[in-house]
Amino acid sequence: MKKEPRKLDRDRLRGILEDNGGSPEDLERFNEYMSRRGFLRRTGVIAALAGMGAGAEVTLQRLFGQGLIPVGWAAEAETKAIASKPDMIIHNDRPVNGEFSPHLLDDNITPSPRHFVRNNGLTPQRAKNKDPQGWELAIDGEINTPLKLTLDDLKKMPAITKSLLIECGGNGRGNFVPKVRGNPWDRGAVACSEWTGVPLKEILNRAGLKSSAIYTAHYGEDPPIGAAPPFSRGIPIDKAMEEHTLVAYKMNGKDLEALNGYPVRLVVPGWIGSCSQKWLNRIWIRDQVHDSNKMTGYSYRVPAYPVVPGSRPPKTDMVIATSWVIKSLITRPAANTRIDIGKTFKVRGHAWAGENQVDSVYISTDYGLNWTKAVLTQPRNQYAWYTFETELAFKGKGYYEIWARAVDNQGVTQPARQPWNPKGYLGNVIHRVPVLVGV
Ligand SMILES: Nc1nc2c(c(=O)[nH]1)N[C@H]1C(S)=C(S)[C@@H](COP(=O)(O)O)O[C@H]1N2
Ligand SMILES: [Mo]
Repeated sequence: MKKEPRKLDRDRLRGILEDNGGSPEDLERFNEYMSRRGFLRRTGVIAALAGMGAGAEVTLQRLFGQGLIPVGWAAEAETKAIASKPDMIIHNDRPVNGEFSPHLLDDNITPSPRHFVRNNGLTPQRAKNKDPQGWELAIDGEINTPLKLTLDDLKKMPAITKSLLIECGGNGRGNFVPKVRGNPWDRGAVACSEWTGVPLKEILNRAGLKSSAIYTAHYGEDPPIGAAPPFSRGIPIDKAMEEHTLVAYKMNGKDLEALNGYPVRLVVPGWIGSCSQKWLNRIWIRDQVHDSNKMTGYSYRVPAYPVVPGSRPPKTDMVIATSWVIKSLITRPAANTRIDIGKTFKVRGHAWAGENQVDSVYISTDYGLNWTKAVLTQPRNQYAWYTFETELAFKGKGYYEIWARAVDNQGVTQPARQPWNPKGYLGNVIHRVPVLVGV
């Protein structure tokens, strides 16, 4: 028997949009599109769906979830936010994921427009509107006094300002062989901005941790896409109580960027970026290791032992990825720079070491046969990146690669080949910058 086709009208489409995290702004844009003649014909998919009856709604929901419909308008939904990052290399626009070329990350303090973006869901409307009204941070779970803090409450607490590095756990994924799935980050999903906020430990002390407290679970305001559960990760209480773990409300002296977590985010330096919850509105203190979907299975986890490249160990052999490892990034010269024979030029960059210290950085121009030590400048505070610099000149013409290799205070250095894991986390293979001399 044929089902009675339900009309796919404007109201139902709007409902679906709202259910999928559409903002008032999106709705406005949607109305605009809908009122233009020929819209249904232009977005041929909708026209086809309109004839499908009841099933159409489900199909549409799925397509909305994947950011596929309505094509033109879906792509526009995050555009205004992306415009705040003019030089960003965009991997995706729904959710927004983008990084910067190494030569744009030369500053000791990364300017906000050059802080990479890694979103799992959509940018909250509050962030786009920069509207703190109604925002609250709830602290609950294994504590004596549940708290609800407004932005004003937070700003009345003692704050600190630190330069703190945030790096996506998948930064460098693009260099994994064999290829792994996920955003193909090259090297630019890292930034070291100046963050102002209240140490999380001050808030947890005010709430009073129970002896049963062992782990945090973070939640944010970003609407998940489609049927995805909310993005949520956590850290052990020891890391939460470290003085550099901040509940931050200023980035480089200003309100946070919409895409980087306005009005408030966690900054958990030294650890993979996913710990640094953006658009933070709840911290649940747990009596067990947080067990959201992003804490289990293959998400943000690495094999407990080296595995055959391309193979997947059982989930039970995966462990949570925590701190970053020794790394460096060459910011000068830019890749493919042409250099005159005999001309002295600067090689510059940054180095960092997760929770360790950087001991030294070495430079090679002959594929790692010979290494010379660069001059290393200490960071202003722990968890900011170090800066290295040296001068070079090439005697003859040709193609050269400048390599940088950092060593940490445990004697650990960067590999020449990338060790492999199934999701491409913690990539720290030596950075190689090609230059052309005298050609
Ligand atoms: N609420 C929320 N917080 C989040 C994310 C997210 O999708 N939603 N992404 C995480 C990941 S995976 C990273 S690497 C960092 C990126 O921070 P940035 O976008 O400010 O550079 O934010 C983390 N915090
Ligand atoms: Mo990330």
